[in-house]
Amino acid sequence: MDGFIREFLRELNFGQGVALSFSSINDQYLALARTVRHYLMARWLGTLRRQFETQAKGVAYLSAEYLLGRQLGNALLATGLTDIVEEGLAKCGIDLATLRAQEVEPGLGNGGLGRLAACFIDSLATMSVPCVGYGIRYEYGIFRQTFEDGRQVEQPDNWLALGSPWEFPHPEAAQIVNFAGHTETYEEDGTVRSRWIPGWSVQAIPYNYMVPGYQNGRVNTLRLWSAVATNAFDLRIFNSGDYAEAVRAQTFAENISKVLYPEDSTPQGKELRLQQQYFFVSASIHDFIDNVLPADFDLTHLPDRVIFQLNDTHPVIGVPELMRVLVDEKDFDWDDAWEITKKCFAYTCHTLLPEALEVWSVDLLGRLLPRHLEIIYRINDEFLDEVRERFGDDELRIRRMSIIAEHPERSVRMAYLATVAGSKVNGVAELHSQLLRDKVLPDFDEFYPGKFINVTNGVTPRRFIRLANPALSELITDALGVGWLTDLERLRELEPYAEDEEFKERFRAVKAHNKRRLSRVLVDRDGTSVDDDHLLDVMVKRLHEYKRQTLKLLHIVTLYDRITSGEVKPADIVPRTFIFGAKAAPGYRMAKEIIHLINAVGSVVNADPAVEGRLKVLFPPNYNVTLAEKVIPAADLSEQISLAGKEASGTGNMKFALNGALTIGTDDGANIEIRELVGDDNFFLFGLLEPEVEALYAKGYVPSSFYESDEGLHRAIDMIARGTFSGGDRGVFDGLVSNLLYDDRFMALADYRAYIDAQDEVDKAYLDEDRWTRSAILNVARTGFFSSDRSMRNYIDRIWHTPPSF
Ligand code: NTF
Repeated sequence: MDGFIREFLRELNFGQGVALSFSSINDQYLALARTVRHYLMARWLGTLRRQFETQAKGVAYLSAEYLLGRQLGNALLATGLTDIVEEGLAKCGIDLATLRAQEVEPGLGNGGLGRLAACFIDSLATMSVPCVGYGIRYEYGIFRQTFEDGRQVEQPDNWLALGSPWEFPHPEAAQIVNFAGHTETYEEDGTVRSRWIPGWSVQAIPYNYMVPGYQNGRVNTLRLWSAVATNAFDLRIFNSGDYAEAVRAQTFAENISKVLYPEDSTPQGKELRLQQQYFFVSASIHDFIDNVLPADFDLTHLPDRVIFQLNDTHPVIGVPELMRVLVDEKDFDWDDAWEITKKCFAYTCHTLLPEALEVWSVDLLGRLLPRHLEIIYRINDEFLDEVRERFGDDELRIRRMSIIAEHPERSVRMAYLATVAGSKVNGVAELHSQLLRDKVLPDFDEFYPGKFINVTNGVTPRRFIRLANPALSELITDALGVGWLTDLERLRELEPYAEDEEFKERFRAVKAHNKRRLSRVLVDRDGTSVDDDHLLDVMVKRLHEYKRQTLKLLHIVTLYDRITSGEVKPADIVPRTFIFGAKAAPGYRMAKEIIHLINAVGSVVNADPAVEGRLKVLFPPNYNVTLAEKVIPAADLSEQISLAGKEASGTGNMKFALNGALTIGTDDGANIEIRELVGDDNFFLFGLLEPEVEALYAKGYVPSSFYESDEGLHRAIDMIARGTFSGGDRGVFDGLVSNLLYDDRFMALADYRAYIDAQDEVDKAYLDEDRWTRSAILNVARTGFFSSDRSMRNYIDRIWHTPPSF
């Protein structure tokens, strides 16, 4: 410990340039972070050296998003230093928790997809599998959400402002990334070849981040790219006095990595976004070839050294990029290059919503990346030739399968390109993978037998159990001993404890402790609190109509109505606190109206003495990984209520179950697998099944008929429409109400009655404390399957073939 204190004070004095007595909390945090990273450094350098020596095959995970969460706690956990550091700091009069709270989390992702990437790289490091995560170092991550009069307002997320102790810039390893210009043909040795004469270029500067394995001596690398101009400014223009014009190019270049696109599931086909995608993918592929492979490496063997995993369609432009590198830069024959390329990529699809499947207009793609467009055309021509060979001139089929869509405008379907190029294509939960094969890409499934597989998502137990829930972790370790954190199926051994009175008592004490901890956090950040004796009912996830926050609201309004109308006495309802956490894409109108309505309902309910002590609605703004780590361990009930067939997997659902919340959920995504594992008795299932949803759409869905025929629903919607939550103003939620009554694309009204009935069952179950605790323990015991270590093992065995390398 003395060693630690010396190092820490050294960092404070020599790194921050302050004395302990004059240091700010931020100084102390930065010094601590640098001290801790020193402890990881030998492992990192060792990992890099061994990687170079063994030349083992590794994963290059290509992802536009990494939603990392805070780094300090995780680094301490990985090194096993937490206790020493806590004591050492205490001797200096410093509280470790205060320093941990000083860290601004890097929010370089929107939601599930980015958080999944962060869990995966954690697991690979912990499993000693070689991996480089590649992505973008956004200067501004996901916006910071505030509310004004209940409406969402977005603030820039200036996460770098107070210093960024976890990153290592390497300007000397910059890559040049080209854009625009034109292509030309030329003849060489009697063959006609094509080359790209780019119009402009930027530099990609890599920033390295440590990805520590859990107490295993390994540290992998996350490499995020930042854009800067190739020439800082034009000296000639500068000297002539036009300063703004002189730095224009710089500003333009730096825009590429300026800000994360805050759209989740509904990407907009904006030029800057395509620039971002090509920027990081091109830099990454070149980086791998130039810096990870030895200088004399024969690229024919590239598939023996790397698999580029495409995290959704965002990095798919990497496919024509690798072809261009091989054919144009490295003089490979087209067919040989294609054989290599096909083995080097695999593609994960994360959605089923048609609007989320990226397409780029040929016009835009051709302007920004003219050579890539040519390459895509040729890939498509040869692919369609193969299709014709198999199926004859089935023009409808050809049109359906073409990578190039003709309507509504000529465009490139990135998911098709990924499917044609990928050695494997996977969905992220059983149902999702099945629907992907049956509904989204059936022609491709027929054409490529065995290409489509499922790998159900997972979450890292290091962050989402050990760090987020120390009290539960201690209880588990007391029962099972150590080792479960890297072998999560061992949670099964907890099953007998579901009948053990002492264990149950301790388990309840853990929940109660976590609720009080959450309450303190909420008091501090928002001045709100959670009541100890309430059922804590939580819905945290992006705001999207398909996830149906509105259905949750209809439940709350119904309970409120039951009490205020006198139908039930307040004392007869189970007291509940509802917590929402959700960001809406800034341009998504309906999502923002739903946020407004949640806040409006919250204001009225929380101020009404008639329901005081019985119902409470909290909506802490700016839900992020940091808040998730406090909310999830405290929850009793996990809301996973998407319309069946729409949520690809969900990962929040897994985190809640692993932390001992019971799920109320539809037959959707990974909910299905959770229910199969925990058993019907320990899960509240409701709602239409996916085939029933399809049948209802097909026969013509009329939401208002449900409103007409269900009194509870009628009353709830009328309360909203009449202005109960908008000071009597009927206009405020007009759009939302009409949308529900006349469109309701995600069938909230059709599932309302089943949902309310299931919630009434929840109340009954909660009143039986013993039964509830038993179910909660069984949820923990039976969901070890959802460790991202297991997901990674699946990818490794079935897609990547990258064994651990020590
Ligand atoms: C999300 N997809 C899905 O909506 C979630 O169900 C899933 O758990 C995560 O991916 C991780 O697989 C997206 O964010 C996107 F962008 F693909 F729509």
